Amino acid sequence: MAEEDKFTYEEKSVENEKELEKADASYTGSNIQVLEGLEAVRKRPGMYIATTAAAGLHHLVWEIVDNSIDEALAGFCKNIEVTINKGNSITVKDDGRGVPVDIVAKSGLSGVETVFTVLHAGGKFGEGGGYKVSGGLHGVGASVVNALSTWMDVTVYKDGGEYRIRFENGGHPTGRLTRVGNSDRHGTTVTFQPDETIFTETTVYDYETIKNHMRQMAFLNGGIKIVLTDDRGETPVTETFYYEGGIKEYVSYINTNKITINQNVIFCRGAQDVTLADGVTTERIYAEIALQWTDSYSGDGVYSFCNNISTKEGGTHVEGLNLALNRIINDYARSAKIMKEDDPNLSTDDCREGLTCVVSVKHPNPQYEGQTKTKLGNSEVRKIVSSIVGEGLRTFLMENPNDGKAIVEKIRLAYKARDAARAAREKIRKNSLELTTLPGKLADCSSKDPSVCELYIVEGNSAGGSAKNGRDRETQAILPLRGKILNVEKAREERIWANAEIGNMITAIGGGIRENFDVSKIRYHKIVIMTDADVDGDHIRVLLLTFFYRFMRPLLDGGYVYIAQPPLYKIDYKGSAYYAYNDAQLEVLKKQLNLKEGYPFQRYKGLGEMDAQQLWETTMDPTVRKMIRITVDDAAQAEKAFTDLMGDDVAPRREFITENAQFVKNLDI
Ligand code: TSJ
Repeated sequence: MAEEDKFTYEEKSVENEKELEKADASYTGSNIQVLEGLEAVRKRPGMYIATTAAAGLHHLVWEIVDNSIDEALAGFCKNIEVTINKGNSITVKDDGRGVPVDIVAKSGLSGVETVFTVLHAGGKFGEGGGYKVSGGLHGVGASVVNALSTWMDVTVYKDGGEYRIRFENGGHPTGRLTRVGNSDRHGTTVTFQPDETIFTETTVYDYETIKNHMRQMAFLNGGIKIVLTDDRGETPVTETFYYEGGIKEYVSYINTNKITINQNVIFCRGAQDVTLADGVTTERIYAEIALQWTDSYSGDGVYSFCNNISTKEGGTHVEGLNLALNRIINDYARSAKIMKEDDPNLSTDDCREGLTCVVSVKHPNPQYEGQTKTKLGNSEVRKIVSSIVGEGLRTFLMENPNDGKAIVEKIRLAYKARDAARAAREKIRKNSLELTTLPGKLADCSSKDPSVCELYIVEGNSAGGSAKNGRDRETQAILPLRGKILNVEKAREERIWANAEIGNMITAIGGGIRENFDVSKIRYHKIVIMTDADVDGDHIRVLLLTFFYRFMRPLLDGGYVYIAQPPLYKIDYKGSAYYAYNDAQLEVLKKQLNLKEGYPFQRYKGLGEMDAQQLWETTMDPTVRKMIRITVDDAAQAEKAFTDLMGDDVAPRREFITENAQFVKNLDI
């Protein structure tokens, strides 16, 4: 080993006693400032992590992992391990260069101490700090995580040494960063315990949430291996996420179980330097786009990201994609003589029908706009994405004429269907199925205050009748459905418009549909799906959820959709009725009532077997009923879940219908 490698961290950083004293004095000084900063975070955590509910708790993990992802994007790290430990502390470990241990001139602290105690210290150490992409919506920094933790242990392996520091009570160091031994590995390991006095709602991590996020990070940053372990159970659970092909594989994954038009995913990437406002500094913007058309009729398969954060409201990167799609598809269709010169142009919406696309840009200085600040605003991105997609798509179409023809045919079909739908919509309007007259089948409630109003969508006319008689007329409206509703995933738009049940739901709910859906106009704040507890009922429920997902997504996002839970069993005993909602409850009930073996009980085959009074008592009375609230967290995940269930492949759908509980789990309830 070379002589200088043996220097300890202290010896290397500080050369003599005097400087050591000076460093100590400056340490004490900065220490006070630093602790004041962290105290401010603890006083107003909402200013830094938006929420201290479950989402904020998980944010801490994303925050720490982002640092390892940045290290990987800079080209110095390949493996990231995330572990949920017993007691819900989290460990994140990477094999990067290790957070710098040298003294940072400005703070007089080591790099490690700076990163974990100085607010907004970020990851840049002087020149060549590497490309840092985290920063958008999260990016509050490791110091904020430290401030919100009861303890945090940091280990850095670097320059032949192992360095440690521990913080307690919201970021108070228990000592200085210390070289505790030699090591030939390199990397950073951080373990933290979220503070339950801050995260008062819950400090329990949700495995599925972390899993989905890690999968998404692995897709968005191809080539990084993320190993997730849950150590809380009796036996540890481990899953590995590693996608060599990045977003290309992401698109394939989303399209699992769909019928694809182009067999191979189209992949385009590029980078462009832009000069910043100071007129001197240039930064590089990266863009990657992966596309594959399917035979689906929906037009919302575009998932966009900036700096690994989902831009749910789209923005300039998506506008760039739209521009290129429109331009290239129309040019190609004409030059390949699929379309005549003077045929009307295919629209962007036509081009996007059935398209699954992931757009991912990395930008050093992203500007977010929109209601939820999830719309990318940087105008230079529009042209960059448009020229990268333009070039990539044109090349693909030239080199793969069969795929090219199939894609254009699909888009022309979309065009024709849209034309037919336009005509059908117009007819509906003329037939005065205007959105103002409520459907005749609706038994509306008398209150007009949406916040207390509930709409029960009920399977079958007979159950609908019981529900109408049993309900609380003031707040509960009933809309009976006749038979199965249309599968909007599979139906052409003109058929959707011609469907009475769908028209009734749109009119009754009153918020409009799709991009014109306005949640502030809905007439009920609880939309309750009430179907039989059998295979048909399960199917109708999925069809309804698919409809909401496609036409009224904000209803799901806002948590306005519920599933009613009617009982499965009734026992009549000494003149009273007792209900059980599952098999376990039935057994408990039999024991409680001390029933003999073979005592008769009723198994409800459908809602229709209950009279009005029973339906009210068991399923609709707000004081006793149990309902499941449905929300969709991760659009891409839900999209896949829905297609698995509703798409063209019959097998998964059949599986679903028999394993309905699984579905409910997929929806993130
Ligand atoms: F944020 C954090 F501190 F909590 C944290 C940082 C947590 C974890 C798990 C890993 C990391 C991290 C930081 N991994 N790798 C790095 N790399 C750097 O901080 C680093 C190393 C060397 C240089 C250099 O210019 O030599 C620059 C940087 C940013």
